[in-house]
Amino acid sequence: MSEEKTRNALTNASRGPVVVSTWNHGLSANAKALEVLRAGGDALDAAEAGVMVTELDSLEHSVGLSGFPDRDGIVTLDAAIMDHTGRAGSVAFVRGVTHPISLARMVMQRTPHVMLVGEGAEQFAREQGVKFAPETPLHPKMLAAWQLWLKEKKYAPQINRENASTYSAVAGQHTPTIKGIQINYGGTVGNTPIGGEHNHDTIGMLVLDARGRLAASCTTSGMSYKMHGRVGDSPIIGAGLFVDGEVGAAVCTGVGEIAMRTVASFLVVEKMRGGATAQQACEEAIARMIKITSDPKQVQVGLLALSHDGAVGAFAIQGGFTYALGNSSGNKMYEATHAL
Ligand code: SD4
Repeated sequence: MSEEKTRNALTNASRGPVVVSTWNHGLSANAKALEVLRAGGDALDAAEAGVMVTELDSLEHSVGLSGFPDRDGIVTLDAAIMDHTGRAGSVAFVRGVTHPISLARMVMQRTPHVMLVGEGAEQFAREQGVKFAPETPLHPKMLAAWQLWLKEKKYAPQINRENASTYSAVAGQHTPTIKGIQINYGGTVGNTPIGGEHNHDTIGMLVLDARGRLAASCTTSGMSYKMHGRVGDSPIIGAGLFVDGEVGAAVCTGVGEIAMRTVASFLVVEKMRGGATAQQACEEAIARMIKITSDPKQVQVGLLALSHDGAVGAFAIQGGFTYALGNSSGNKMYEATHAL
């Protein structure tokens, strides 16, 4: 990759605390994570609490119960969490759980397993006293969007819709305020961004606390209008996220199938282990993805990396992948450099 493409927010090392997370919603998630760190929480606490903010945001149609449904009109959620010792927990294809990230942490800390899915995960949640949403009808905006989608039933992930401030069926509902960069996604009624009609987003977060402990979290409602039962990369350890406490951590967003086929987050961490910087590792992993994708211009994947000494990397297939970076000097949005 060229020199030019390595210019991101923070490529120099600056030991923790550092919090970095995907897309515009990362800003408020980071703010919570930084607050937890300031109050004495560790990286894992911060990684959980940070993304819980996004899970709870009813204006967020990509994470949590207000998310876009699958093609059968059902919202199914995936989440994973991992710490610096290599402990990991994840849940996939769960319904009705307000905070899948916390359920993932329970799987990690209270079971001998790493991953629980579907009914089994929901049964475990009930046993643990996890609160379910009383009823889980579709969010009214999502119902409207799904009904519209049913007319054509076309599964076409849309690039960077994660950051569209307005888009057809949910026009005008979510206009995040972003400092530090100017963002124009063209997401107005009837004028959706490139790549198709329906995409989905995810929050992925990497945390390095002041004691040098790393953690990662990732939570999503997955690609909108996915097949019922489809699970993406987000809850798959090594694909959606990975942490090695002595090397670094990585998290992925975008078309999960590509991340799964390249074991993207593990790949990034292993590249760092081999001597690549956080930035170079993301670039090399994206290059690998482009190689195995038949039409890379039609898809988006973004990667974030955080080395154990606090260097951040961010790279994507396409432009428009934004991330929030919080550290002792503030919490700001940046746009990642990209390959195409
Ligand atoms: C998935 N990777 O389910 C997730 C979706 C996503 O930004 O991250 N979109 O494939």
